Amino acid sequence: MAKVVILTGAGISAESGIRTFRASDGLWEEHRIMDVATPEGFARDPALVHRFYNARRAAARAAQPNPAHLALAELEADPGHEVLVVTQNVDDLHERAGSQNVIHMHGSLFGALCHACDHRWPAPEAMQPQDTCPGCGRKATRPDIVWFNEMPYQMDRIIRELEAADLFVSIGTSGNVYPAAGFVQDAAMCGVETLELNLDRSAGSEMFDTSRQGPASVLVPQWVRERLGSR
Ligand code: BV8
Repeated sequence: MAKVVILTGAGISAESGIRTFRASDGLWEEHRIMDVATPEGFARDPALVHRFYNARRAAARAAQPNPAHLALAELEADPGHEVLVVTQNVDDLHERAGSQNVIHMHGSLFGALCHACDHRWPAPEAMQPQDTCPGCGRKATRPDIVWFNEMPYQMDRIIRELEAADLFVSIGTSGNVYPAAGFVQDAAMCGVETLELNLDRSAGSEMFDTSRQGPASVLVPQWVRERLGSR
């Protein structure tokens, strides 16, 4: 049983029509990242931030998983592999493709959080500042997203699984955002084989044992066929 930990970023959802962080040159839907993906930005203008995530939630709902998402779900279903997908993405395309073992380290568009009492519930289609928390009733709702300078989710489990893996694969990420960008070093230090599948070379390409460039919808199914053929 081969244990594979797979990190995915915005690039795996690009061919599903979801814009990447980089392609917008740090501007998402005409907003500066630091205005919409930081706690300070939310405190300054919660209505703007809710509008930003409401638009991305609608775009994610309208998108469909692509062959890359589907191939990862196929690999997870193989009895010869134990697969964990650690995604930086906040869409639900991995789950909709059939992946079950998924960690959303940067949160999810489909989760809502109360910043007063920490209650969590499924996010409605559209959130707004006057919404009240179903738990405490206060007007303190926010998308359950990990913003810059907030601690990503399930880091202890991610590092534990990474260091015990046979193979670490990074798909569709620019390697600009930490701690995700440092996973390849953590893996390499524990003797874990590392592979990068990305449209172009990333900030971390040099650190991978193998780095292949191309679109995820081509590279990922090809790599999964190799894995399944090699069993
Ligand atoms: C933390 C929210 C600590 C959800 C996001 C200085 C140095 C080092 C680190 C830092 C620093 N200053 C600050 C930091 C920390 C900071 C950080 O890393 N900053 C960077 C910018 C320098 N990190 C944090 O703040 C993290 N938290 O460190 O907490 C802490 C400690 C104690 C207590 C409390 C806190 C939190 C990081 C999470 C931030 N939230 N998103 C959302 O709205 O989406 S991150 C945001 O950037 C995105 O969500 C996404 O996750 C990430 C972008 O990364 P990618 O997914 O890689 O996307 P990108 O567009 O960059 O790249 C796409 C790639 O795909 C490209 O390479 C492209 O070539 C490729 N591609 C495109 N098309 C295709 C393709 N590949 C294949 N096929 C295709 N078709």
